Amino acid sequence: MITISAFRWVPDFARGQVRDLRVRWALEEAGLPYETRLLEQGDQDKDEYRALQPFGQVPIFEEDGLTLFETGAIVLHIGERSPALLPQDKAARARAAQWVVAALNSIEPFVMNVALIDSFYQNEEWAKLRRPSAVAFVERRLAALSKALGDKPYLDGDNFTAGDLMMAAVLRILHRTDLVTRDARLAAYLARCLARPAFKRALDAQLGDFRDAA
Ligand SMILES: N[C@@H](CCC(=O)N[C@@H](CS)C(=O)NCC(=O)O)C(=O)O
Repeated sequence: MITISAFRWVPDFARGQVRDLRVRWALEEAGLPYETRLLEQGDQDKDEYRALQPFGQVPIFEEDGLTLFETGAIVLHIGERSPALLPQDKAARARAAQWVVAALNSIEPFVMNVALIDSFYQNEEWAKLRRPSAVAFVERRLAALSKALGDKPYLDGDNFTAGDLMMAAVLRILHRTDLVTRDARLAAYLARCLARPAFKRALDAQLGDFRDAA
């Protein structure tokens, strides 16, 4: 059985955003059952967990003696078992992986610059000075993403892939801003990805775990 790690408790604003959601979503798309290993506060710093996730983060993925960390690696690993995430065609598969990496490497760090300011430092003087340039950078990246998407339903064309899963997971980090929704194309793209039943099941499962633990 596949096990993924998740936090037993996070503050309300983080519920529905914790990164085990991406992995749950991939598992739901692939139709693979899983269990959760819920971490108490502090468990992530214990030697036993750090041996599995050097940075003390969630999620990790465990199955049959294999342990993986980093959501990109985990989603690609799950994708190998599901054409719903990684197409059979070799070139299309490589392009799907390319979009996973683009989401994590070319979009997420800049999205996080804004999200961290808004979540933790809003009232700090340095954050007020920094935010406009962080927003301007995200705007440029999102404009480029929107152009690359064009009129296609998904990043690589007609079919949803792991690249869309990761990109949508990253874009929804900005849900408290209008940075994504003010672009009609990106707004429709994100809504299309999040309308997938597998996403809804994953989100319900994450929120359900928080509810059960309360
Ligand atoms: N690059 C990592 C990031 C994982 C990550 O940031 N996880 C957060 C929860 S959303 C976490 O565990 N934060 C606690 C910490 O960093 O100490 C991945 O994609 O797996």
